[in-house]
Amino acid sequence: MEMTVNKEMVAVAEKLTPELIQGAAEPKGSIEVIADENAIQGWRVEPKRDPQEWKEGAYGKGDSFVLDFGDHLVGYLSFSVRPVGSPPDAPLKLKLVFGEMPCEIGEPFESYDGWLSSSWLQEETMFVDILPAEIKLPRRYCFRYLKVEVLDTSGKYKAAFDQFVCTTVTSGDVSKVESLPESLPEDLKLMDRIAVKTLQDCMQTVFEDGPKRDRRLWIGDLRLQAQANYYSFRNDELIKRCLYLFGGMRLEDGAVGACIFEKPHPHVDDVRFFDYSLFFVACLYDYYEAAEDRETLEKLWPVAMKQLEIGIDKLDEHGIVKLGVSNGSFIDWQSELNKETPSQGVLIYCLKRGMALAATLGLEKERAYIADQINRTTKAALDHLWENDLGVFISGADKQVSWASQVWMALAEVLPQEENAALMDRLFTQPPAIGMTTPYMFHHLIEALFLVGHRDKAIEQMRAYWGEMVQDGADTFWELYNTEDKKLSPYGSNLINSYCHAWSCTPTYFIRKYMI
Ligand code: RAM
Repeated sequence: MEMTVNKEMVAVAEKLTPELIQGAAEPKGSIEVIADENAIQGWRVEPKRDPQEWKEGAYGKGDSFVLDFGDHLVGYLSFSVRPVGSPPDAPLKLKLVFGEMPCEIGEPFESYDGWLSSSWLQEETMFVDILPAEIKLPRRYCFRYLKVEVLDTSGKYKAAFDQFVCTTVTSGDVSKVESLPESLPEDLKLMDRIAVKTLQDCMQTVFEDGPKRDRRLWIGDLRLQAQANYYSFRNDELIKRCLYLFGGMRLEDGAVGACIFEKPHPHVDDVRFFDYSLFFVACLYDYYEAAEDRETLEKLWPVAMKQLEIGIDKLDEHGIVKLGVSNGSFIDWQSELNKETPSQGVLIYCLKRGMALAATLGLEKERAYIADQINRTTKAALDHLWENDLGVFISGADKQVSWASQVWMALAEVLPQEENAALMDRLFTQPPAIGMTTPYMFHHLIEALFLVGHRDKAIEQMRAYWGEMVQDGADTFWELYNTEDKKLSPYGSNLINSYCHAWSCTPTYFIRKYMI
């Protein structure tokens, strides 16, 4: 597929590539990962009686130990290994397995049969010819737990390990994050700390979606990371870099692609989503609100306007969004979800932000055109998607009622204020059958609750969702979480899920924006 590349914009983005901040972390001690039906995903962690026991041992064929670094890390592992016994007469064959979660250590990767590539599972098999050795792994890993398995030595020697160090990397400077008021409840402070850590570990040379997987810039994730960043790290330059990357490399028809690869040179992936392309407008709006960078707004405005035009182009004769095979929306990881009505909500939400930007830029013709489209799509939603008897928005030919449809229509503010609040109330008194799967979709529920003024309900829901993730031992917040099914994965295996995921970092945004 042809891509539209604007070299000037890409050059601006490349100039903004940040230097990464480095740190060092060593293991807290060795542990055992034990199968336990009552533990999260069936695995419990137990510290060894002597946490430094791993240093004392000499390991031969088939021996292993597991280290716990005490927190989630993103970086480069180095370690030292030496022979014990006779001079080593054969290479050392070693396997390292990295886990964000105990399940990655407990379940052999050979058992994985999900539909994403198994190459995402973090492991390394290596041969060390000369001992003793200082080894630095070239790949970046993302982990708290490390399993060290000696696959073979020889009958004449064993291997001993003295030191493991992870050189951590991030572009999020935690010293820029303001401390929270003492009076904030402890559980929310903890939730904030984990959210900040989640964001920090995803902040690399772009805002990555997850440092384990997919390790790249997705615009749906960027939008939420950016919102959290404005209340925490304030690395606005990194947002600017990401906006220029998306703006500078687009799909054939000018649509913003869903994600960007940085290496071997920046390029856009050929994945597109109706909602994700539109979010370029919302990202630019939020960026301008926070950074007041008019030059960037002026440069990137044509890209934003184009996304609105492409979105409008997908309306049917009634002014309703029609999705198709080549024009899907993301909205949530939910195969049974009809995404048309939520997408209508996204379109209206982005049109409103686009209209504000056009007004800021004094572009009267564009402003008036967008205003007409807001009226058209809002009227269409009320005429064709609103079921007055039930007080809900329906989606698709089967008139599906979902949480996502109500939430996105609330965020789009299609109904007058009081009715919008009543719509959100109804979600809890008459919960739709089609629920939500990702923290990404939950984010939008919480945002809608705050928007209509249901502050207590919003906090209650945050506690019920992210709070339970904390109870389940999250060091960083996860890509997927379903309180009813904690092994759930849209990819066929919880081994491949990402456990530090950008779109899950927003409790810090909610806490810092609405609660202090
Ligand atoms: C997943 C990514 C990312 C999301 C896309 C749509 O693969 O992890 O978070 O934006 O899907």
